[in-house]
Amino acid sequence: MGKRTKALSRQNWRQALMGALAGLVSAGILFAVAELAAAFFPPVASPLTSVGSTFIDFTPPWMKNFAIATFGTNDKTVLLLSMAIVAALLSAVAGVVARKSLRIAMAMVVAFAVVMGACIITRAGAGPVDLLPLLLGTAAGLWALRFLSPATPGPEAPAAQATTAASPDRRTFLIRAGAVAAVAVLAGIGGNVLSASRNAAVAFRAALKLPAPKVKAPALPAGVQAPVAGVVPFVTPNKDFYRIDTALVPPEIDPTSWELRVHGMVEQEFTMGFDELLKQDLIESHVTLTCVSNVVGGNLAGNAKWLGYPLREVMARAKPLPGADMVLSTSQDGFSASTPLPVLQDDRDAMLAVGMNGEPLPVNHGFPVRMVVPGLYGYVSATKWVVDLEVTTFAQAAGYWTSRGWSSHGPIKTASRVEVPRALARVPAGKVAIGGTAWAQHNGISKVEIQLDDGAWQEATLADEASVDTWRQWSFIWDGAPAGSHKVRVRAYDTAGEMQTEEQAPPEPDGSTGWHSINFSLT
Ligand SMILES: Nc1nc2c(c(=O)[nH]1)N[C@H]1C(S)=C(S)[C@@H](COP(=O)(O)O)O[C@H]1N2
Ligand SMILES: [Mo]
Repeated sequence: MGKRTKALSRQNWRQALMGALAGLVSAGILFAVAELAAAFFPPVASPLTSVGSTFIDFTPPWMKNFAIATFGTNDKTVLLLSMAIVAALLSAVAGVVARKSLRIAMAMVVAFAVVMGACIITRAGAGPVDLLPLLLGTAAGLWALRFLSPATPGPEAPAAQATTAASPDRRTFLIRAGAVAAVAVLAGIGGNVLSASRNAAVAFRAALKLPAPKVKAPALPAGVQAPVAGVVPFVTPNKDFYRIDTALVPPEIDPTSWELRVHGMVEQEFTMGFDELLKQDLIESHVTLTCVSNVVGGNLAGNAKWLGYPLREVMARAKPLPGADMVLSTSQDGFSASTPLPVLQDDRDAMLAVGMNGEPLPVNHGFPVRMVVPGLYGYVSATKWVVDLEVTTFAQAAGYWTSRGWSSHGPIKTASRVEVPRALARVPAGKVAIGGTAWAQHNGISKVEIQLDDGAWQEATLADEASVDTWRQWSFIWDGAPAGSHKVRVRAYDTAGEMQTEEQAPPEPDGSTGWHSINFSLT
């Protein structure tokens, strides 16, 4: 009796394992075929992209915080990995179920496909044809599941027969599973190669030649870079510029069909194409962007030379109606930001940017056109892949993150950080160079102070200022520093003399605060 139960349960385990494997391989072929086919469609047609993007949209603010704080700009990789784990679990379950009832398992796959289809069709700009890759993939996945499951026990084949699967059956199964898995891997690789080579945005960008600005950026003062090795470059190279957005895969926009619609509470609605935009008098300006999710001492900030068309000109042409107080900018993939209207009408260099550090905007940074607004966090101003500006009111509309718990207005808070020495660094004692960056966009930094080992606050040397819209570096030489462990704290003042607050606050809902400090040791 005991022996029989044991043999039975081992048999059950074997069945479950084969089932799970069949489920995994079937899911593999489903996604591989779908992604391969999706290479011929816009990014939303990829089930992985659209499911991931939908997940991001439903991510509560605390989780967004956690993801960015923990994984930084790797947050997307972590999301994709988590999705892969969930998909693997679900498909293994479906595969096990298929051993008992192929029909129920197939219904499960169809149900997952319907959910994925809902994610695709609800993405901004998606249409019914974008479901085709998913349909093809699902058909392939269902076929594989059937191919890898034992013949359904029907009335003419008693159920008992299915459980007497002997080794020849198992060998057939493994051969079949291996073959399907190999096809999935090939299709997956093919899909990746194809979609990379077919990335339209990359090709459009390579072919683009930007005009020279009408107003060049003022030459940077010679001393903008603090004379301390290891402090970040004053102008952030494009490849090192932080990237934060909800787009798992950036939109692929053909500049020749790009259009910006300006509408809402205006006297003059209009649309503007890319050629027309480039024909305007473009300006060039250094502006430091900052993400509201930046933690004290964090690196979600970057400084670039932007080329673009002033938004005050756009607003002057549209002529906002009395009562309007906000411009809701929307991207091609459905992100939106609420920017206070006056900020887009005053004399700051808020612009529709087309160039970044002498190149067309990188695809990840908004190609072909994005907003850049000095003084405001990115989530309320820096819309990448922008296609729509609606003049409205804060009472009537809200941006993407504002409707998810973040503040509707997002002025950048004064901040400063220590970059050298690095936290926990071991440095030779004697003359110790300390340095870092501070910012108070659109106000400017007037003073930076540091505190060594809880001593008196001392003034640091400020590097030259490029403009009030850029960050400002600082340095301090600590002469005769004794060996041992030390701590350095930093705080900054804006040009109104307002000191950066010591009070610790997390990024949510309107930006982190607190003084940055690091520990290091001298040897
Ligand atoms: N279309 C789109 N634009 C966007 C976002 C986004 O998610 N989608 N994120 C905003 C946020 S939160 C920030 S901080 C900046 C970051 O710009 P960067 O990636 O070029 O550094 O882009 C802004 N523009
Ligand atoms: Mo951000």
